[in-house]
Amino acid sequence: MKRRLWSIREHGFVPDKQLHHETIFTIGNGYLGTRGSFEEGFEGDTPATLLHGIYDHAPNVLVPELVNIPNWLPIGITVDGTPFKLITKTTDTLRPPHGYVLGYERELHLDEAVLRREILFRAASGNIVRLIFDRIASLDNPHILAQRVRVIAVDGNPTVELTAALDGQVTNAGVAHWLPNMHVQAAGNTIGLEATTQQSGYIVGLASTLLCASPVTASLTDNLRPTLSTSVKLQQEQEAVFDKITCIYSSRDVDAPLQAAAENLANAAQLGYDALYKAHVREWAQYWDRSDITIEGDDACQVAIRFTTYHVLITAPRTDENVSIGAKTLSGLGYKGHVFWDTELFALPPMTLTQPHLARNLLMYRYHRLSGARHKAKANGYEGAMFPWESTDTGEETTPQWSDPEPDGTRIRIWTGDSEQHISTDVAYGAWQYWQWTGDNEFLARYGAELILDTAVFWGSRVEEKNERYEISQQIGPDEYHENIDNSVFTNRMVVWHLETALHLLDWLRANATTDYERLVNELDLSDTRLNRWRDIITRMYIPFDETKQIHVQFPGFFDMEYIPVPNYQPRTTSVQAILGHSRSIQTQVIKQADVVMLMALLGEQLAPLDVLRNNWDTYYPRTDHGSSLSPATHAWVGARLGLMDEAYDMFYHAAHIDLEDNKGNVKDGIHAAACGGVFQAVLFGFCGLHIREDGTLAIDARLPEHWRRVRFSVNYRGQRYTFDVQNPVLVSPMA
Ligand code: IFM
Repeated sequence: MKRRLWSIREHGFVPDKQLHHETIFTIGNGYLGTRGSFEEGFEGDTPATLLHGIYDHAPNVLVPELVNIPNWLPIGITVDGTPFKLITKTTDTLRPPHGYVLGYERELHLDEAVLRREILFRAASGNIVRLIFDRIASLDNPHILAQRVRVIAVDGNPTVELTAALDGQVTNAGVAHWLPNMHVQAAGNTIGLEATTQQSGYIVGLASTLLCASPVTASLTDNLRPTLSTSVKLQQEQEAVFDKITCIYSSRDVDAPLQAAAENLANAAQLGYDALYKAHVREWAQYWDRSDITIEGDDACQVAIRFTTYHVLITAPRTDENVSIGAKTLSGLGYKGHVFWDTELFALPPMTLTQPHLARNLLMYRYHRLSGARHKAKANGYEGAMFPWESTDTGEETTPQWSDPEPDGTRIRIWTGDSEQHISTDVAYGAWQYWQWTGDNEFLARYGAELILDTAVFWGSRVEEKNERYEISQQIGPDEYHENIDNSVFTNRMVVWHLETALHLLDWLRANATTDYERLVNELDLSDTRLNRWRDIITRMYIPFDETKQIHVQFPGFFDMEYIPVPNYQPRTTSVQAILGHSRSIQTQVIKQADVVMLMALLGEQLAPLDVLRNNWDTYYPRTDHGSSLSPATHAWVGARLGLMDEAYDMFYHAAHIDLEDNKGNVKDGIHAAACGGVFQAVLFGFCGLHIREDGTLAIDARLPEHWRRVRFSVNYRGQRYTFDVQNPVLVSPMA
């Protein structure tokens, strides 16, 4: 394996990129994620560890958010009394008598999921040390985090002092979520900290130990920062190794989190860093065995797709059915850790196809939140289940109604929680797709069917019968620049798909799972009258279509607005909406993201014959400014299906590098989960044309970018593993 195709590197420290790098160097294990902030801290840094499911609603904040838990990273080092610290270039402390960083390199090894940083540091004394920091979030035991620091005396005989702490003084960008009276403890070579969130009452407990050859003392000098200290005198070329092992539990896992953390820590400490590391790597080897995609002929995209796969894997809950993937994963505070359609239509498919047990967890999260969806439907005067646009632990709608204030104090009304109702169908699509790929009949009969059917009940009550057809008013489709429009073609057409699927599903249940069929017919009141209405909606739903131009119309009136050719604004560093301003752009045909094109991705030729799909592309591609990170990968997928290889590759490269190159300028807030999942779909469904034939067999219909020599991947289909080897010019080896 070529190691350079398995790692993300930072050569030389670039202070300005620190927040971007904190995000991309995040480690995680499906239980928690920790940003790549430095152990010793850095001016203006934003360290954060986010635990799935720990939300809190602070006073004066509009909605609940995922909470930054106490920091487990802190390790401070002094060499002959000089504190080791990276500093911005402008600071004059670069010069003696302070320390000097002679060399710096950081690397995230994607294969072993270890973050490594190597530094050459000269103390004010003139002695030079090499510092090597490693950290992992164990995939084998998700409560365990392990750090190893190696200090090597390169020149001179330095005295090295090291402190390892837990830091309770954390906030979400200034918003306090923890009750101030934390419980802290320090004894022997172990420290502990337990904290409780202010509103939701979640408790987290952290315990750390320091393993090294020199004696360790524990102290509680600062109430919220229990600390372990040690010191060692090194001879030239001698190396000292310090292992800090931390264990974290929350009240979502156990009743007494700190006690559980301390107990589990003792076992982990006995095993030691090397054994923990080995078990972690063994688990990762299994992850990669199932999920790796190899692309020959394009090293940049090869690394990028491993990076996007890594970020989906580190955020996907492994054992918990009550949490899901937020739009920014567990790598930043963006979108407050809320769960959107990004999960079911973007992050879920890679799991469905390669790690179905993880996909099932994500769908069960929605199943367990049906009561919130039913509540939302009822509160809005509808029947069935209407999923919230933004979801947290409770399953209630948590989209803020207003934006954060602009510098002049004004706020913008956010309508997505009211009007972006297609989320209910997106959840149903994800559940149906999961069943089609996995053949998990037990899931479908017991859980998935209820998700699909009760959201269908919602749509049956939501549509409006007028103008001798069915319409849906006041919607926001995927293109969020146009709010509260009537008859979004995406929404209306997906509702038809949804009701058709619900009727097929009922036939399947009647034939294959009679008890569940009867249970659901009774509980959801699936009477003949209701089902006949669904059939009527399917035939008489209004699907905006221009017969002359043979295109789908995003919504009636769309083409009456001003046409702005988006390509004329190239090159640009921001969205066309930002260039034109909100109030002007909403009156133009500029589209934020794949909308009709998204519909084409989901339904393919079920939507329309190829020539209509091509007309749609020609119409909407030049109008789309890709203001959303969800857009480029979807365009890559659809472009490849249409054989538009230049556009498809261009969009693919862009999507695959959104986070690595920070080409939206907002990666400091977290990884774009949907873009990561979208990249997977662009390769498998787009370039490779992977699909299920009508007879139930799998097939490939590949169109690869010219310079790609070969793409290899495996998928799990109905309980069996299939490996594909697609070569250019297109040759597909038989499935294994
Ligand atoms: O869900 C997306 C939406 O489609 C575009 N705005 C950002 C949301 C979260 O990623």
